[in-house]
Amino acid sequence: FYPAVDPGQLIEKIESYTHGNTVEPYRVLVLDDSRAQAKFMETVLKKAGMTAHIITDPMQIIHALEEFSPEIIVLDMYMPGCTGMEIARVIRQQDKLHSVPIIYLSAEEDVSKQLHAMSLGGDDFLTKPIDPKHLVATIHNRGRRARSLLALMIRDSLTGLFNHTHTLHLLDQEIARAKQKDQPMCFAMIDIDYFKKVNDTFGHPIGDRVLRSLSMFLKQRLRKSDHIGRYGGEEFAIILPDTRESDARNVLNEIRERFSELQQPAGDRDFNVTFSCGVAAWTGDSSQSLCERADRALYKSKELGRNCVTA
Ligand code: GH3
Ligand code: MG
Ligand code: MG
Ligand code: MG
Repeated sequence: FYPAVDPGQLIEKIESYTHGNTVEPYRVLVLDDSRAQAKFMETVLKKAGMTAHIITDPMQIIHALEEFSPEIIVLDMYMPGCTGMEIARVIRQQDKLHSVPIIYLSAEEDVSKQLHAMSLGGDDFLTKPIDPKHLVATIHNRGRRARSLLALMIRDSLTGLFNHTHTLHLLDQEIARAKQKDQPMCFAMIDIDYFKKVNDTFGHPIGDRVLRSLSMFLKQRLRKSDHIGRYGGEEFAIILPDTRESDARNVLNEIRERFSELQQPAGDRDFNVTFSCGVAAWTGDSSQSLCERADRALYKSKELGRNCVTA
């Protein structure tokens, strides 16, 4: 006999064990013009350990999306001046909100109207009065799926590092933070030397293994607060918050030296791989300009004969 365990809770527990931390509360935005219904929802969601943001005026939706950045949205269907379907359409028009789950919660019992609402971008249609457990389970499952999808979307599958798009997103975030906190920040670009030769000599699978080996190496040597991305094929980008140029140069130079000493196994003969690196300190400029400066420094390292760091 299996013990009676809520499967949702069980998975949450497993996730929290495997990641070594507890699960972040889901951020749920609720729009319902009835204050009583809104209050009820707020109580239920908070009791379930979620972070609820409740609005009763459809006009507040754009502002709430910006300020709260919800992971799941619950919409009432009939409100004065507009419908939940119209709101769903507005939400779906924004690229970054394309995959945020939308759950309708309405007294509407006409199935053809429910299906029509779903076709405009809704993921579920729940009817009032709703059993709180049913509501929480639906939000929970949608939230969990949305999170695992997001986790896949921001990573590179070969190395597990952040992908190009997400790296640039993080760079913008860190620039904003450096500005706000008046802290230094550095950006570094790494490019493996003569990588084409590695592939040609030892084969593509060994080349892939070198890419993974450098990824692990970077993860182990850099700080938890640093962000590491796979910028392109054999190019990596590193964001170093709260770091001065001289410190960034030193840490990357040490990593470069240690990595060059690492024996890369290939059957009965081992080989060594080096990389070149360009470092740029943020000077108040845009992320694009910062990237260009790091890229130019990297190009200089290549010109100087490779296996070196230029700032
Ligand atoms: P340089 O020192 O000037 O950077 O020389 P390089 O050979 O590293 O530069 P180049 O840009 O000519 O070659 C990069 C090579 O990286 C070519 C491409 O086949 C290889 N590459 C890109 N992505 C991957 C990948 O995912 N796996 C493997 N195995 N190779 C890759
Ligand atoms: Mg209503
Ligand atoms: Mg390259
Ligand atoms: Mg290269």
